[in-house]
Amino acid sequence: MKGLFISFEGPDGTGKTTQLKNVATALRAQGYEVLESREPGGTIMAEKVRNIVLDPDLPINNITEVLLFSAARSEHVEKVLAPAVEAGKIVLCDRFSDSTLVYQGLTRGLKLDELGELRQLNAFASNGLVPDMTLLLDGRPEVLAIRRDARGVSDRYENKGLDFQHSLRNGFLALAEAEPERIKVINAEGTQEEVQDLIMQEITALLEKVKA
Ligand code: T5A
Repeated sequence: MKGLFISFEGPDGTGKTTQLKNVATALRAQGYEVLESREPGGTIMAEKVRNIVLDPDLPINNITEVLLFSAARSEHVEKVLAPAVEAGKIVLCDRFSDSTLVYQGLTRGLKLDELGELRQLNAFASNGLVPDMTLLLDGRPEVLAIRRDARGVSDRYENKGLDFQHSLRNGFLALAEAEPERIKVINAEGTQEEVQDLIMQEITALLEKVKA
């Protein structure tokens, strides 16, 4: 079987990292080879870019910012993601190109039909790599804020407040509505076990489809 590329998306603190790790463990227990990675990051260079681009104290203009995310993505795809998919692994990635469309596009006032330049940039940076499935962890920002607050971490985007989290949620849901075949909306408000069950149902269905 050729590998699979699955991305995890959603506003900040929805539980993506937690779920990605749990899902990786569950898939390994079923005998699959799994690679876990994240964006921005996944290579030495891209992790350095991550430190720059997520630093809340470092002013960066919008164009520089999107180019930095794209530069990190290009390295990540070429050196890590594409080879792993080619080698037959299930690749689980914490965020990918959809985050660019939402954070650098839709939350900055662009409409769904005005994302052409960002989509081109994504395609260029990822050399055309598109997730086989994207799991969108979704929930009411007021509910999920408790998790973010409990964790106490704050980066460039996480300290922007509840209105911003609403606009992130709306952005991701708009992408999901436009691409329901690829982007599966997962109710992330439940317990870790409940959310994992929903995710595993989607992944199991995908695995059955590619094996058929
Ligand atoms: N970005 C990224 C862009 O702007 N453009 C881009 O192109 C890309 C790729 C990345 C930032 O970069 C931006 C988006 C982001 O702001 P990040 O640190 O990776 O920065 O930020 P997040 O992806 O938001 O990751 P977080 O770690 O902040 O959130 P997660 O991964 O969604 O949540 P997680 O798993 O860390 O969980 C948060 C807390 O909730 C608990 C966990 O234990 C943890 O304490 N939790 C639950 N509690 C109760 N019930 C559950 N079901 C729970 N699940 C988790």
